[in-house]
This record gives sequence, C-alpha cells and structure tokens, in this order.
Amino acid sequence: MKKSALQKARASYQPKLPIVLTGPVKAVAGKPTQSVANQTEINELFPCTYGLPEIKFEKNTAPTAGKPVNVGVILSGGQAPGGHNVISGLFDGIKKIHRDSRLFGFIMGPGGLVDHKYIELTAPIINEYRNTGGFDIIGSGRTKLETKEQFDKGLEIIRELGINALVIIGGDDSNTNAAVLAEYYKANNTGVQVLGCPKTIDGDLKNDLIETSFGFDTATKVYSEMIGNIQRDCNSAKKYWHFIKLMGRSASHIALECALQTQPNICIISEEVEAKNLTLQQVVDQIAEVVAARAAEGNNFGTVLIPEGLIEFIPAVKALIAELNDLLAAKAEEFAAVAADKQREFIISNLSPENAATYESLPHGVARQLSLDRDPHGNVQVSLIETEKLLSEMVGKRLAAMKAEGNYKGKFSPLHHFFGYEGRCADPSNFDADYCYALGFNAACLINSGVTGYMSSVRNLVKPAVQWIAGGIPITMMMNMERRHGEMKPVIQKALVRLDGAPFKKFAAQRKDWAYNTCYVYPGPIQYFGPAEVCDQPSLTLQYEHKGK
Ligand code: FBP
Repeated sequence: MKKSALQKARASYQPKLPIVLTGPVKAVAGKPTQSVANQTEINELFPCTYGLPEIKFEKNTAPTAGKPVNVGVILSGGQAPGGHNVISGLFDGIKKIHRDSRLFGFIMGPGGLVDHKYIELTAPIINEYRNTGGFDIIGSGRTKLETKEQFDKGLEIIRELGINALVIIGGDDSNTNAAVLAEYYKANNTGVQVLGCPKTIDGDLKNDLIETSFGFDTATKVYSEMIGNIQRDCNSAKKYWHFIKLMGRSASHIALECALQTQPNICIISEEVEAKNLTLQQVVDQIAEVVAARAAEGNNFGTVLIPEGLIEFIPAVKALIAELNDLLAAKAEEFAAVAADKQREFIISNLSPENAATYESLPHGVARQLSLDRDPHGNVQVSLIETEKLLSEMVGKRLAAMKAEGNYKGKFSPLHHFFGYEGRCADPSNFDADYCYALGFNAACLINSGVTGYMSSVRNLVKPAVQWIAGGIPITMMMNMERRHGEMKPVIQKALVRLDGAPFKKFAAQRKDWAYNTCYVYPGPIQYFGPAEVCDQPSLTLQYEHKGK
C-alpha cells in the first residue's frame, strides 16, 4: 500500500498511556451502581449484570503471571477517528498479558460475528494501521444484535476460535448491544466476557466517568478547520451567507464545539430550540433578523452552523416523529404495500389531525425523509435531511417579505455545505490517538480482571495522558427505558447538550457579539508534530466542562 509522507512519519508515533497502565495493575471495586433511570425495569432485564461496582485500576506491586487470552473485536456503527488505535492498544494489552494471546477481528461490524466472518489480527496487520484514521482494518456495520438466534450463532464462532472475551467498539446503541450480549452470555454461564468502548464523533455518549467518546476531538477539529477556511473566504469576498450543516445525530455537541472554536455569526443549538419551544418559523425569523442587521452595516455575508438533528427538536416535529415511529412499526406491512405516490396520503390519513397538519406543512422532501426507513436502531436518518437548504430557503422568503415591508435592504446569496463524512476517518489527533490507545489497552486490563458488561473508562482527560485514570463502568449504569420501533426498550441514555453546562453558557455569553460583529477564528488544520499547546489540546467542550466542575 502506497503511503504519504505524513502517514510514514505518523506510523512511528508512540501513543501516551496513563502511568497506571504501564505496569501491573489491580482492579479496585467501588460502590455498587444503579442505572440513570428506570432502575426497577433495567434491574429486571439485566439480573446478572445490574448493580455491578465501578472499577478503578491501581498499581499492583506484585506482578501477576497472566494466561493467554483470545479476544474478538468488533467495530460498530459510524466511523470515528482513532478506532485503529483502540485495536492496536487492545492488541498490545493482550500481548502484555501473555505473548501467546490472539486477537480476532469480526468483519463489517456485529454482522461478522453472526455470519462467522473474521480475520486474525497479527502484528504485521496491526502495525500497518497504527495511528491511522478509518475503520478499514476490519470494516464496520450497523447490524443490531438483539435476538437469541444471533447470540447463539455468535457463540458458535466464539467457541470455535476459543475466544474468552469480545470487545465492541461503538456508540450508545452498539454499547447497548454489548450490555444485552454480556447479560445473555453470563446468564447462560458461557464464560464469555463482553466489554464496550465509547466511540462516536457525535459526543453524545458521555457521563461523569466517560468524559468523552473518541473521535469527537478529531472530527470537530477537521470541521472547525473547514469552517474557519470558509469564514476567511466569506470575509474576503463579503458576498455569501454559508449555511453549514454538521453531523452529530440528535445532539448538538459537534455544532457547539465548532462554534466555540470558530465563532460563527449564528449557531443553532437543537436542545435550546426544544427548551424554548420554538417553531421552525421562529428559528428562521431569528436568522433573518441577524442577516438584515448585518446587511444594514453593509455586511451581506455570514456563517450559520446547523446541527443535523435540528428538525427532530422542533417540538411539533418531535411529536410527529414519535407518532410516525409507532405508526410505521404497527402498520409496517400495510405501508410497504402502498404505492410510492400514495404513501404521503396514507400517512396523512393515519396520523392524528395535529401531526397530520405538521406533516403537511413540511416541504415534501423533508416529510418524505421522516417517513422513510429508520436505521437498524430505530433512529430517523437525520444526516439525509437537507436542513441547511430548508432553512436558507425559508430565510430567503422571510427576507423578501421584510424587504417588501421596508425592513431589509441587502443581497442574500446563500451557499450550502454538509460536513460529516469529511471528518469521520481523519487521522486521529494526538488526543484521540492517545485516548483510543489507552481505551484499548485498558480493555485488555478489564479482560484480565475477569469482568463482563463493562465499558472501558479512561478519564481525567484534560490532564496530561500520564495522569489519566483508568478503569471500567458497568454499562447498565448508563441505561434507561426508551420507546423504539413502538416498544419500550432498555438503551443507553443519550447525553444531549446541557443548557446549564459550561460549554453552552460560554457560547451563549458571546453569541450576540459574534452575530453582529465579525469575530471569526481560524483554527487551521490539526497538527501532529510540534508544541503541546498546538498539538495536544483537547476539545473546548472537554476543557470548559472540566473548568465548570
Ligand atoms: P454513530 O452513532 O454510529 O457513531 O454514528 C455517527 C454518525 O456519523 C452520525 O453523526 C450520523 O447521523 C450517522 O452516523 C450517519 O450514518 P451513516 O454512516 O450510516 O450514513
């Protein structure tokens, strides 16, 4: 495989490990835990893995002789920078337990376990992928593991390969899978451990003990570089309004982090839109007001950041989606049999009058997207909805009305962007390279300590890597009950942007200035070599969250 000069130089980067993981460790158990909500239901559903204690690794003075372990690893869901380093950390960790340990990678996500598709990950393979972006070492997929048949099929290959532990690297839905699988294998006394690692660029898998999911840092740095470049361009030509949609599913963490890094004129935060019970038109009016005020100063240019999940947070649309989810689950067969040109009518006639009215008020393309297939976990595929175009079109109409009333004099030329896939496979920043390697290495320590149903946890992340704290948290601790495909299911609770959190407050305190004045910041590209203040800084979200504690 031909390599770029940067790839060659980056291959020799040695990720930093928390000091505690550099020698023998002992697992110190804390207090028993409970789920974030619905304790009774979650306890009943996870009788073998509920209430386990949090674990912290401490230095062990007496080195223990380890036995070889065979481990299976799965990359699950959307790509996130650093996945290859989780795998290399895991590889090095199990080799440290015993040099005869073996690592098997299941191909193309959880489906590889069920279909028995795997490769053995040997040192030469691992070495090719150290510090690189992407999930291409084994591929990823979104198959949901939920049936007994899938678990049993998985167990067949686990037995055949003599696998002791499975590590699932994924987001909230994939780690929910990991918890369900851990429970099943424990309840059936299989002796197979199942562990999770917190992955997702969306940044919505976090709590006090999982401070951030990996990939968020790199992806937001890539998007911020591009936003900065756009801002410099628009400040040079002064003739375009850029509507930039950012990936991140429901949560607005990515948009917020990029706003903190680049200081755009406008950044919409979905969680605030919901809290203030805003309609789409009110959001549009607010943007139009800023466009008009800037135009009055002769500034017919600007940037608007839009989280991709915005539409789901408009309260009326949220109610519509909830009813659509139930309707499409209950009448799946009937709906599938309806001809494409009659589906709109079918939906409208089956919805409550209020939701039918919301459905009809949306542009046809957006309404159609809301009624299309959910992903395997029941999520609306928000990345496919062109919210940036919808908003700029509505802002254009509003400005035309304001012009007619004599309240706007200016020129409005919008351009559209969607940043998502551009950042998911970037070479991990130093932060993600170190964090991921530590997460993988730490997962090996969890395997060695015999636990199951845990997520690898590395924290104290604003401090230098040597001071990071390593351990594990029971996945059931992060769960609550939510409605999916029309049924109540145990799932990991999504961490949305907190309006009382330090990152949002920091943004809210400055956004007026950013709107009317031009305060752009140009972060530039990720740097892998150079001074620590340029290369090793964690995300501003993480930094402000820590300061806010
Ligand atoms: P995960 O939750 O699996 O980490 O996915 C992240 C994400 O990039 C979302 O931001 C986005 O909405 C979605 O994946 C896109 O899905 P796909 O990769 O299937 O197009």
